[in-house]
Amino acid sequence: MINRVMRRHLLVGTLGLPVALTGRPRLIFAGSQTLHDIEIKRFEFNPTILEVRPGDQIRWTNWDISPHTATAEDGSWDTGELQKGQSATVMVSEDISTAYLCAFHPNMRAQLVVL
Ligand SMILES: [Cu+2]
Repeated sequence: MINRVMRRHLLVGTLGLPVALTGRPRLIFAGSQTLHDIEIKRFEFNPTILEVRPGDQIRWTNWDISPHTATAEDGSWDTGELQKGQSATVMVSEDISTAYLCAFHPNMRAQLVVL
């Protein structure tokens, strides 16, 4: 079960994609994308509830000695296994699954709120 989840690809996005070039070469950035940080510490996601907007990115960093993941409850996205000090980033889509957990410690649960 865990292995199946772990093999999924990360959904990794890029901040500041140029959406238009006009006149003199000049980058125009789409909207106001935000990079949100969630720390995994003492077997908890912090913050536990995070408000995000489509196009934002969320970066999970594990500070525990134990490996963790951030994995959608329905399996639709997954950071993969994060060792201590490792991070992974997921791009927020309008229909992103909002409830997630750690695949190794299913009592570790948290929630995204898409605005
Ligand atoms: Cu865990």
